Amino acid sequence: QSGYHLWLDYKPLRDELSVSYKTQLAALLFPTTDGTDSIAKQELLDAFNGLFGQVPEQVDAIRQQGTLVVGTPSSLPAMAQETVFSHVAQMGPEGYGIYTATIQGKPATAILANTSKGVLYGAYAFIRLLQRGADIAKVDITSRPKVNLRLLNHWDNLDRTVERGYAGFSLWDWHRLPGYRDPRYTDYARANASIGINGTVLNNVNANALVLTPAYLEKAAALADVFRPYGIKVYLSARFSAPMELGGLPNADPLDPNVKQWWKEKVAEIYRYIPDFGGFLVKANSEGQPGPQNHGRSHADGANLLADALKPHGGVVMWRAFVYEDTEPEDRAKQAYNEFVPLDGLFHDNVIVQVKNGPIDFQPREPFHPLFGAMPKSQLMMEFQITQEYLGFATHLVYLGTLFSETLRADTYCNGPNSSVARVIDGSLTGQPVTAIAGVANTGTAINWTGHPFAQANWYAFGRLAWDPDADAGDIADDWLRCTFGNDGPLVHALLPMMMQSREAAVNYMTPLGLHHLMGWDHHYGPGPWISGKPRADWTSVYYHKASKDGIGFDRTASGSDALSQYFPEVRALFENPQECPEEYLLWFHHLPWDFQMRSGETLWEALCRRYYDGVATVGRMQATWEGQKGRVNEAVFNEVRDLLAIQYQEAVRWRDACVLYFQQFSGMPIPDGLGHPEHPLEYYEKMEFHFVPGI
Ligand code: BDP
Repeated sequence: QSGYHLWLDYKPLRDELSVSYKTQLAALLFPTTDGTDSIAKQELLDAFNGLFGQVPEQVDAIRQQGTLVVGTPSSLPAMAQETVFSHVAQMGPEGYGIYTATIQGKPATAILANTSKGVLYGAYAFIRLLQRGADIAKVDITSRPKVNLRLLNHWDNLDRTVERGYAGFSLWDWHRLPGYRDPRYTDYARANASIGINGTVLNNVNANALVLTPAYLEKAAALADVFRPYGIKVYLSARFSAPMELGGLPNADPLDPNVKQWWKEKVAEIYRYIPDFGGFLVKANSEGQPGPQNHGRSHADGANLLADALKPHGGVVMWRAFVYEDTEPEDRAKQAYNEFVPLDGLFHDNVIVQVKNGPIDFQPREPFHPLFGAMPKSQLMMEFQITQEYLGFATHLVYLGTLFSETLRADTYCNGPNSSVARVIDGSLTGQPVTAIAGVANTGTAINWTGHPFAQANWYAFGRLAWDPDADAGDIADDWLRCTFGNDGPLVHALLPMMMQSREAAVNYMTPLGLHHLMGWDHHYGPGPWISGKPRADWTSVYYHKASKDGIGFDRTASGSDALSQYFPEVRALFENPQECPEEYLLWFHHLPWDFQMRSGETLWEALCRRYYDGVATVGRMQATWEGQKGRVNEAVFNEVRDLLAIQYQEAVRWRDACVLYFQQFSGMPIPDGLGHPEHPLEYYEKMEFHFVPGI
């Protein structure tokens, strides 16, 4: 009832399906070799039992009918010469295959891989087929991840608060670790393994150096022990100044031999606790965090310092490109590119530069980050935000599969057409050997893990897209719905379109037409287009929308900040001309008069108002769609989503009314006929106060 089981809730299938699965899966031939494939076996047994109420007979030879064979060439040596095993050559160390095959002259179903980790992923994929009620009489699937490192980034603090976390406190009970291993750690690992996530950065990028002390390394090691059989490695966010804070050194200069030695010893110590430690994530010289620039050195010097210490142990450094100067920039969107492109080619081969999807900061919509494709001699990875910092927290239903996919599919043109962001990060364009993708986690101690029941879909979609960045966001949502709510066709038919429209709805009621960074000060919840006069101009809203009597929008063309010149010529051409620029990005790249003619024939002002009203109307339709599911989903989840949608509706109205009234001061134009009129004056919205907002 609570949603705790996520998409792994094995509810009974329809009778006809159960009957055929019982025959097709009557026996299981699955010799286990380690903790990982033992987990896979137990998961299959639990799934069969839950989905169709049968525990297969465990056999050591294939029977005439209905045997499922699971393993690797080495766990199944007697069969390894069978034709079906030839597929394993395409699977790599983590891939799997599921086949209907003839083995030893008898019909069988097989889940094959090269490693027990591949077997585990194959088992989860097979269970997914069953949850969807797929016909398993003719299966032929070979799948391997396109990206090697598929990680969650936890912005979890050692006091268990979670920066930008809206689902309770941190899952890591540092105080009772390492002695007490909460069973929830196992459930967390299981959920991640089921969607192919193979790494987790335990602590916040705004890092506390204490995590690198023996007391905390022992705790992290306990978590690593729990996660290991699920194929998940542990990583830590490292504070760049740790040699000063922990080691008592006078500086943290990356070229100082004592600093190098300190990191070398620290890393060796970490590997004594965690022999398969994944490496470090680093936020340096950004938003007040220490970094190499404090010592007159570059990001490359800083990253290489840590990379060299990790290298003998096989670890990597994920060095974040989310940086902006201390001095106020003319356009913050340009900062990361300006700082990192000159360093292309200088990073050592176990450094990967972690780039947010867009150039500002996880806004409801941003164009892809210009760094993708612009550093061909360096390894680059993607950072998405699963937690909904700028998308209504865990209160708004916003399916992010479409947002992730929109960025991954964007064409950078770095190598001519078909140079999508996905192809930059999966290494197929540059041949970079280390490939990675990270998602800032939305999990916490909430009983359903993510706060909003539908926010589970965002964790799920992240994992599935990390495995295959070209996968379809709609197919993923379809899988999630069927696995979460049961394989109920009419329910999926109603809820899939609702999920697919939800992100566009949020864009429309928050920041339509390419607007961005209009949210409430500091906590980032609710509208704040009036925010101005803060310590930095680029922390205000007025800096980004630039609304005045003459128009609205940020001119990033050659007549403005020229951020557009950071993109390849074809991309530039796409956005350069306001008459042709896709409307979703119009005010991201252009400052235009209020009476600018849109392609629809409306003025910009009318189009802006219409989008705000459309966004709210879509949420209204989402509420109606959800009402229609009464009785189809369990009551507790039904009620929770219904109530959250009601809050979302109110919030969408607040966003719309606050923004429309605020911008109207400048446009001086009436809200178009038929749309309605805000209930309160602008001051009402400006004066609304929120106390103790989560996640700060
Ligand atoms: C911003 C968040 C801030 C993070 C920062 C980051 O508001 O809490 O520390 O990004 O990614 O989105 O480092």
